[in-house]
Amino acid sequence: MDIQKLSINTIRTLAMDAVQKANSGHPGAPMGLAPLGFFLFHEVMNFNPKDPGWINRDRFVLSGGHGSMLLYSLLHLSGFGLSIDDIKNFRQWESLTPGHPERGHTAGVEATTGPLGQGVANAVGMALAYEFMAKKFNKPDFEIFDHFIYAICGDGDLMEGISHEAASFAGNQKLKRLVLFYDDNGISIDGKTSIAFTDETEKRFLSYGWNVYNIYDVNDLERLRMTLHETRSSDRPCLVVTKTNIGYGSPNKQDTAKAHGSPLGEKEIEITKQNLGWDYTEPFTVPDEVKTHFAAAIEDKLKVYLSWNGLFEQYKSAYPEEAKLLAQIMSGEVPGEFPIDESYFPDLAEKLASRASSQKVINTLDDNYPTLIGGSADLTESNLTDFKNLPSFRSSTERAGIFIMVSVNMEWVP
Ligand SMILES: Cc1ncc(C[n+]2csc(CCOP(=O)(O)OP(=O)(O)O)c2C)c(N)n1
Ligand SMILES: [Mg+2]
Repeated sequence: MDIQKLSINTIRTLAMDAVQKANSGHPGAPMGLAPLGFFLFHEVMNFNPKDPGWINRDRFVLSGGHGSMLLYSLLHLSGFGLSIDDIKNFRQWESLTPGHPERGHTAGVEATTGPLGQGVANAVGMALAYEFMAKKFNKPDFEIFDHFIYAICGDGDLMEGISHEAASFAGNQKLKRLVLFYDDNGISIDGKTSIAFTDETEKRFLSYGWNVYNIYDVNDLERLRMTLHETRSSDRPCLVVTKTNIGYGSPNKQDTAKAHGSPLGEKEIEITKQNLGWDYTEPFTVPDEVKTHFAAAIEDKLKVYLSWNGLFEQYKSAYPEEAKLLAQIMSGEVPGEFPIDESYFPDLAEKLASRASSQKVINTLDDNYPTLIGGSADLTESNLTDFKNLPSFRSSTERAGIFIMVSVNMEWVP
């Protein structure tokens, strides 16, 4: 078996084995999506597992958090510090591998997901943050921020309203660094999606102003490669509708809702492994060739990381002010004192609407909180949350703006 297939099957078998041992969980999505996960983590994404907070890493969001074993298998294979024992402890109390991924709990998890649709919105937020930070800190010859946001969503994510609101925003704002893969497996918990979900997803996303691509078989790595290459020159967010088979390889459960959210069962796992051409009888086996294959990829990623560090050292000398500000922002420190004092409200007897006093306060914040981003839900004139004399964040014109407007023709209302 070629090394790519063996690596992909390792992801599948880890997912099957972990769900079986925990006696709960969702094997089907990880088994279907294994080629895509492998492609992204092994071949595409830049990161350093020893420095998971590196500011220029590519981001990955698994919006359907129930498929967490996909992510945990990939984090294990990529050296993020999840051991095989952590994988064996899947879904156990206080383990690093909870049923749904939790940011801040497991290194390499970028977003806490589980409530469907939400991860899509998280990814849109990350794509917005990319534009903002790139505009604020990149300089000629210094692409300090130069990364992509990859996300995977499933049928359930697209049934939820939040994913569509976020997608509409991303299209309007032309958040071109976002590549969202839709796990189009035609199955959710109740059975075939034709029962309840018959949207024309491609048309829906086209109407939001996205570019849409198709992968007719997720196992076709060459097609994945070519499609990803195409997304690179996109001037807008990209949806890649990717056909997969839930529970791929399972003779009796593939393409059925039975593979969604329960263990396959010992017998079914045995015949699935046979069907996949898996030669190992011990559960949780990671073949040595696969370890070596991932280690080599991580070596290459490390070169990119080190070269970025070299660039950033030069940036520090060329742009010391910006570098200082960036370090401050990333540390989470507040750059200055909270600037409000009584001088802002000299006449306490004055009758001032609370939104008007709020406006005064908000308009002192941008100096000291340079990454504060806010907005109003198409109510700028009413709730007075915009920033006087500062541009709003707009697609393609003003990426460093800090106020997000729903309609862009508003005048400042004193
Ligand atoms: C907002 C929300 N509603 C319902 C659920 C419960 N739920 C978890 S997975 C799922 C079905 C997901 O179907 P799909 O995204 O197609 O995943 P697949 O079966 O293909 O793995 C549902 C309804 C949830 N997690 N979040
Ligand atoms: Mg599905």
